[in-house]
Amino acid sequence: MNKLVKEKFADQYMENLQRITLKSFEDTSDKDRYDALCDTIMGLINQDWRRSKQKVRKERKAYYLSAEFLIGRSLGNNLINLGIYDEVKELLNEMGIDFEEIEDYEDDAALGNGGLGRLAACFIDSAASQKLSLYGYGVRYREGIFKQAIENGFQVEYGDSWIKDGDGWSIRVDSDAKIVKFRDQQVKAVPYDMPVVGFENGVVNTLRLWQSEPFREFDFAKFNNFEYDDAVAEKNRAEDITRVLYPNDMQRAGKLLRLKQQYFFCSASIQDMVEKYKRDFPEDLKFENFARYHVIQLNDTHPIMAIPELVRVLVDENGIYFEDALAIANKVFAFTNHTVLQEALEKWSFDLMEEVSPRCLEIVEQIDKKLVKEFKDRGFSDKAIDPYRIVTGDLVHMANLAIYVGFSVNGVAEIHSQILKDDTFKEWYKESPEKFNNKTNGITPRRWLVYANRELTNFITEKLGTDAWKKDLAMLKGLEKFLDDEKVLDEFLSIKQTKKDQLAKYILENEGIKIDSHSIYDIQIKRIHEYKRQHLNILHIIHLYHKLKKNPDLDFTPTTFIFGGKAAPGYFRAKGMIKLANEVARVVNNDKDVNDKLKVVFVQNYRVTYAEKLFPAADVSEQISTAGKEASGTGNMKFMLNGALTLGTLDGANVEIFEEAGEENNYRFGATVEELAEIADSYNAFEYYSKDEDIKDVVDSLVSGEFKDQDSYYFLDIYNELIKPQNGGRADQYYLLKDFASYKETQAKLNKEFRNRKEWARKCLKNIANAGFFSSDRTILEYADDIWKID
Ligand code: GL9
Repeated sequence: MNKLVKEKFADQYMENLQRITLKSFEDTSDKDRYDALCDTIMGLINQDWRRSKQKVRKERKAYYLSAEFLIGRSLGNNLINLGIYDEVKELLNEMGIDFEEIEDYEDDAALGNGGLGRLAACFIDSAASQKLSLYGYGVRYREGIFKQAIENGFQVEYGDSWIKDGDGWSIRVDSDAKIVKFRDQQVKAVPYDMPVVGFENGVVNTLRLWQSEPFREFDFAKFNNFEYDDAVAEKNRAEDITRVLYPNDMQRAGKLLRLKQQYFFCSASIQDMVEKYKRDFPEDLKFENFARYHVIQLNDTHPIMAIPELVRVLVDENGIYFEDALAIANKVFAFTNHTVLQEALEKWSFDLMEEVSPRCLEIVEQIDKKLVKEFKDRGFSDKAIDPYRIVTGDLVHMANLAIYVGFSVNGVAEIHSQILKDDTFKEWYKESPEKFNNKTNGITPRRWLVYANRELTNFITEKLGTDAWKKDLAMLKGLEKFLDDEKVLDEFLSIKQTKKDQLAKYILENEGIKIDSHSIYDIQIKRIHEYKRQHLNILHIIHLYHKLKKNPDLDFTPTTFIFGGKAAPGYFRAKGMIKLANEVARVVNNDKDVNDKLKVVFVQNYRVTYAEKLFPAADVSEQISTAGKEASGTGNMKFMLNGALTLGTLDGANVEIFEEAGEENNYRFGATVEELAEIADSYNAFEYYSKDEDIKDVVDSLVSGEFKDQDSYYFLDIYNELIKPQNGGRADQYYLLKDFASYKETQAKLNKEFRNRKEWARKCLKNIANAGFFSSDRTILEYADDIWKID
């Protein structure tokens, strides 16, 4: 930004501020100042946005259909990508405005549950930054993921009406509204477009989020007839559809409203594509070239209703034969799987499908019939066809629909894609091996390093002598030449210390807990789930606590264990894990005997904005899922990129992190997928409990009264799961006790090695230098080259 542009920006900003508020500058509030800033930036984006749209009108495009986009805040990120962050910050400072305070007026757009939704947000950033025309389609939930408070150690949920004070980053496009028809209801789908600004390249892509609205706001006849509630009933029923994001990660909601949400945004998006296609290619009445210009990536099973919907629109509204419509769908759809947990693979009952769209159900049955015929013709018995069936009993298997119709199926890390082939979809792999591929996840370095960690960003730019690495993260490799440079290692340590100090301040302000910023920051932040094993971490903290109690002079590097994450409101055991973490924190933090050595913090309402402060400050990244269960993980990559060492199992993308940065520069522990498969039938958790004193000690502490769950039975439930066979199955489903000893030893090793500051810094730098592979720029280019065939 040169001086002239900066002056123009300043003028525009003042003009907007006054136009919006009709106040003199001195009288404007911080919120006014935030709104005007938003407005000014949108004005700046506008031209590039229009130009970008126009440019790709007649090009092949990829469409990313996702029920979730976990964006977070946009202000800082847009400024970074526009390349004017520092200048604007300085400009506001000169006006006497504190930029950080202004930033706090923006609510997170938290339209996602976790990794899957955040991945979608990273992907659209990377696509725009790589000049790929990728169009995002999703849902504009009026309530995002609930806000979490911790009260008395328990999770309490509050609403998240993130747009109650307006939404400066969207443009409502009434002229592109669609009608979505359910069996007994019709609604208007109104698009809100968000600009997706590419990194310093003039490209602006679009994320289009659909909002459900009634055709008329209000039934006047009913009102006149004194039926006041009924007068607005239809409006409410329409608005209900996009009112709230389902807060379940990996748990099928199985609810009518959820399927309606899915069909709602799929239908609107498909109609949008078809309508624009007819506008831009009016000569192609038979849609023979539709597949040449469209490829649709289905983000998990949630958007799979787009398949029957495309067929429906082509057949019923455009006179295409079913066979031809299906042939088009075959070339258009690609499917990404994000988990091997069975409870997440969606299967919808006939009842619900019928209630949402009887015609789509009919089409799904027609597709299933064709599948059966094809397999029979090739000599398959009924029984052999079973695992492929889209329709079994009265259930529709969404994944089977996507694999059968689509041309590509991918997992999100090497090990995960292998498990899909060997296990989850093994029958399909036998039939159609050519459809299977891997796309290891990535994260955008702009938000997760350039924005979140300005200090480390400047350090890297200075060491590499260029900032080109922001677009080409593989260049970080150049940092390897400083691995033995003590001065550089010291510099890194001092940046880490700055970020740790900043986090300590933030935690004091937000949680009221004082932490020692010279202690090890050992952080586990992610959704709360048994397979992610936060309780393994907690049990180990209890172990340390007991050890320190017994021997206060124990040789131990002071450690602060930090947790963050939400539990699905209906997930009893996950909520118990939160209570346990908070209860252990209460006991430990109030015990003077161990206080200068051990602290435990559960941060409230973990979200993108909190994450931006946690990742840069971490020393240890806890990635301790049961091997085989975490498809990829993406937090693991954010830690690595910010110079934290991974303490993890051989699971998801941890495997590739160890490969890239070296296992010797991280802390691997625990059983492998193969080892667990081998003992699956004979595993006896109780034996581990009775033979290992340390295990017995911590497990017993769950029910000894040392930690109090206030009669919620949360702790007894966790205790039971660990050592008592559960309804027919075995105890300790997720092998905590199997991995406990290994975890404990590895923790002890890192606790000691942390003290060799130079050696530790060297490992951190080694990790940063090899984090390039985990840029979502790399991932999105692989999608573009291998699956989408766009350039
Ligand atoms: C997830 C996997 O569990 C993660 O391991 C993976 O990194 C992400 C993105 O591919 O997808 N699948 C899934 O359903 N969720 C994931 O995070 N759940 C949530 O988003 C809460």
